[in-house]
Amino acid sequence: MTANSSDQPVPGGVVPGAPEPRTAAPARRGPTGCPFRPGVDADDGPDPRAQAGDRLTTAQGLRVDDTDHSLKAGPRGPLLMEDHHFREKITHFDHERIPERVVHARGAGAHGTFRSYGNAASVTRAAFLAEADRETDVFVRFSTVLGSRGSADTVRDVRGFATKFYTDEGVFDLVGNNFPVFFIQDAVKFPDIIHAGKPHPDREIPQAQSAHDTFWDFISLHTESTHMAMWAMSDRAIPRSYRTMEGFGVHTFRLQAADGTTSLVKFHWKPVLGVHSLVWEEAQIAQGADPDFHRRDLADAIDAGAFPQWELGLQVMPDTPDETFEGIDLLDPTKIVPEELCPVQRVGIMTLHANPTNYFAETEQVAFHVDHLVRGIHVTNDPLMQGRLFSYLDTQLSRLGGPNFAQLPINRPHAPVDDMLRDGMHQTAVHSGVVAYKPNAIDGDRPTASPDGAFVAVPTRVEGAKVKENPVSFSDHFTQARLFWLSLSPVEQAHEVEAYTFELGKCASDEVRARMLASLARVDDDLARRVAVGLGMQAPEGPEPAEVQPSPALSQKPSEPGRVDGRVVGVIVADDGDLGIVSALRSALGDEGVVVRVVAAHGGEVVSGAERETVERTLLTTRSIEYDAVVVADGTAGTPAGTDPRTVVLLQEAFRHGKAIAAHGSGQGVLVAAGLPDGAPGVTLVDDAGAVAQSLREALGLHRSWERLAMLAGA
Ligand code: HDD
Repeated sequence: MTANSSDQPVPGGVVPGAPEPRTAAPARRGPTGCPFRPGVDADDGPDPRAQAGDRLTTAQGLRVDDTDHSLKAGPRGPLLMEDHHFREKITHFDHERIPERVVHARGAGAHGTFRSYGNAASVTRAAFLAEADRETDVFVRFSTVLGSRGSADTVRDVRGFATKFYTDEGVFDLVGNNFPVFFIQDAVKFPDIIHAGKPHPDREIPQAQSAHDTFWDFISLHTESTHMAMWAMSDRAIPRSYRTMEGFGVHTFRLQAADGTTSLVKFHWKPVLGVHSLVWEEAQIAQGADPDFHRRDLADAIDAGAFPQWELGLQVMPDTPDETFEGIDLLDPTKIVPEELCPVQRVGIMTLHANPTNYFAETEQVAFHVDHLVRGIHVTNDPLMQGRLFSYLDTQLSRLGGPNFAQLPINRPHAPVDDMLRDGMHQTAVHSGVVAYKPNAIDGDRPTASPDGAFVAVPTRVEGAKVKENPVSFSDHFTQARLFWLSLSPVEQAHEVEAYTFELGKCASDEVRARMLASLARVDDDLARRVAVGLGMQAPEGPEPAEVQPSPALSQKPSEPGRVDGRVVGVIVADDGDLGIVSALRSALGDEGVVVRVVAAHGGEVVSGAERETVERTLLTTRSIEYDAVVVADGTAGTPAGTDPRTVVLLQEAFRHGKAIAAHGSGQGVLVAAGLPDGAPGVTLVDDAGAVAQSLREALGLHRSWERLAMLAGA
């Protein structure tokens, strides 16, 4: 707009061509007539100021004439201080970032619903678990631990699995991980393990990696970490997808039923799609080719209607004075209770059905806390859990800039809030009345306390001298590490050996590596020997190994084909080749949620006679990591797609990663050119599209060709 625009005010204060009346967003009022009240109006939908209208305004609601040019003293002159819009826009931008989480900075979230089966009433009075078919809104945030917000998704790391249940009785947060144990037994060591795992402070490298000296220095000096390190070096630390991860509350909780009886309980999330992982090379390729691999997978699946689901399970153990079960100290967060000793009972199912509308407002600003508990769910004296009770609120205060973060839309309870917390930074509530204290006579002593509310402690007995020490039972650091190792299939063991060899191979300190080998020798001789061979070091002698019973539930190798929702089949096609295979696969596998993606040498469309298919990926824009299975269509051999070196790389990677590969008709020639061994497991050569579909269905259900992975690993 120019200075002499006819829209400009003229002397006399009249605006020629008055703007059309505004359609104001309806003012949102709480029951008392106050503007928006957190908790009360939680379901009112998005904040009306959040870019709902079509006219650009300032934060004060003034319409903006021009946001592309700042106000200057002439077209070649300096900027003028009076340009409010410029100053407001830049100032706000300058302050757009908030501190990232000190751990779990990189995450991806989704909204959903939890439906309870009702069978948990015998152990907890928490209504969202106890009542059959009760539906509760949830928000889940998955995360890596060590990396910064912009780091890659598929690094070797623990994954956070934090769930906020917006129950009618207030918020319950289950702030868990995808491993059932933790590195340390006492929260006072948390800064130490994190400082050791984060990038070295001098050069700030490596990013989002545990493969460096300080991490392994810490682990080798803290043998209590041995069990968790075994998990971190296993395939569990490189999940195929957030949708195929288990989740664990880790600590033992105390649950109380309506009749007052208590039990000691561990929480589990069981993915309906099964538990599956990437292989290491694949994870590394994804870090470069698609650093958003897990975030994209989650969002795409939800967009496509393939809603991820997990069943919530409980291991319920008697609440005995010694708080142990079958000799396992339930207060020790480095120990599991094998499912074979105490089965996981499914008590409800969670479905994630909506992606966040705004990453910052939801996924970034969500604030979880181990101490957000509803009645019927209580903490125990696990020293790691006790320390966490302090940390989460404390960190939110600086991360979210003050004590009122519970008023942010994503954090608002879906239960009425009648607290006496007042004022503070970023207060958005307009509290009415003059009474904010208890007891009070002026307001009839309202709001009243609820004797049966949350945080009514179970009267467990507490006594003892003030000491800085652990129970003696916490000192067995190797038996369960060995249990984990012996429970893995040979392929998974080979991956474990490879991971240790890789990580320790990245350590410069011989001392650290030697100490780690000594630690591994206390887990298992064979493990230590194989890692030592890879490192070119001497394997130390281990002590007599402990007698342990393996837990088959710890292995991820499926015993039978599982569900295939969201699995992706890449079909390499060429102009004038057979395109019918694409529709044949879509009709055979599409109903089960398998995505069939067309890959060709060029973009646009591939054409063969009257048939045409839209190309979804070209050899330039794709990489093997995008596919769970690869099919080479008949008629591709000898074409640009069939002879492109990137096709060779794609097929060789798919082969090394144990993925199903099928050649249709003359597509076989492309496999031969890629040097794939004749008759290798999981490679199908057929002339009939139906047979391709059938072989893929089974292979996808088993996730990988375990036989081929075994062959490649020499396991
Ligand atoms: Fe923690 C975040 C899980 C031990 C201190 N933690 C955080 C998140 C998850 C966990 C999933 C991310 C939540 C989100 O997505 O916003 N943490 C765990 C588990 C632990 C654990 C399963 C052990 C069983 N954590 C732990 C200890 C301490 C902390 C012992 C400190 C004494 N954790 C934090 C924190 C974080 C956090 C610093 C960083 C960001 C946040 O809380 O909100 O307070």
